Amino acid sequence: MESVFDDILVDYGQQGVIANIKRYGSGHIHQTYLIDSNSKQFILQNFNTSVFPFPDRIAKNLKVVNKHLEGKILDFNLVLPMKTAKGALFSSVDQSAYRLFPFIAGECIDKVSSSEQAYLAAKAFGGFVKACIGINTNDLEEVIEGFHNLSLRFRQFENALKETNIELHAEAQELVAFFQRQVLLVRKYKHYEETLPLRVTHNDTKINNVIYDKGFAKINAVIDLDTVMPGYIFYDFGDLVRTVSCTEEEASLDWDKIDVDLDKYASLLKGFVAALGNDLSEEEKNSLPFGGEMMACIMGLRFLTDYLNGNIYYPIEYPEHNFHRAKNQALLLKALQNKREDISEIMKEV
Ligand code: GN1
Ligand code: MG
Repeated sequence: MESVFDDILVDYGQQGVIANIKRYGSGHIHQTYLIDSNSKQFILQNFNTSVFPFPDRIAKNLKVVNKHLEGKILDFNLVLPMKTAKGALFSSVDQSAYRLFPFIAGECIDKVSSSEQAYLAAKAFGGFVKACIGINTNDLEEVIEGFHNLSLRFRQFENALKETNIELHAEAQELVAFFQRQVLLVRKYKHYEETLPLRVTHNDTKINNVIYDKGFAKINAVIDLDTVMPGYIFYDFGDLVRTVSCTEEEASLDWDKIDVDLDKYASLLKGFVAALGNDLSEEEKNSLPFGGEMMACIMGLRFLTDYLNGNIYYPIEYPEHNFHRAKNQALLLKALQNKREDISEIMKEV
């Protein structure tokens, strides 16, 4: 691999001895590495072209966003991919597409340990949506079609169920039945589709897509901008709820410990509203709690669908991995539904 990495750095005009390369972060889709090259550090990604078949759309969206943000001051950096020395978006080596990012120092975590951290993350992601107000969403492309369309994800799940070759064990059947009972969420989703405005959303606002400053006093950067495209406000709040207010990480198998931390939930809401409050309509504000449930549901559905399809989308480390991921999301969804009353109290207070 070393020579591959050398070739890529040459393409980026950054040739030099690579001191050290290691796998970096916990993203599922692209393979990410930290490169220590002489005195400089970079993030290098092996870009997943089967998940993102239209990389030009990503580039176009980021160009529109970048242009809009010119001259605006944000509280954090937005980390964009670098261009090669010839101005290309990728370096193609061995039939793979690689791209390089500047390395941003700080802390990238999979689980917050304080309400203050929750607040900061929500304020940053909310700040991103806020900064993009004024962009005409028609100028942006849909990077992955129907990415957060709950109706579509349900249909894909039902199809996978019909076509699967997997013999479902009792627990898997139970999980399938659990998700089938969530059709009410689809009805609500359709209602919001008809009533809410599209905004420019990040669409992957999980906690490891911000980089905190060392010491966690502020956010240095919002990263992973591949899925920036038109979306509803509750997507971005919802993925924060999913990954921040949950007492366990997405990868946890500690089923009994999966619950909602209401203090962190309240901090998320405060942070999001601090960034965006005056810009949201009443209906958008009311949709935020739905976002937590909807994002836990859609992610559970996507993991379970992939399990039924034979694990073709998410990399797995053992056969039941996607089943376990789906189970984790189902338990979170249950916990959110059990705490609806507490959450609506928090909504009133905030
Ligand atoms: C994927 O690659 P990563 O980890 O940033 C997925 C997100 C999911 C996430 C679940 C393009 O994101 O939608 O929320 O896994 N991205 C894509 O952890 O499918
Ligand atoms: Mg991502």
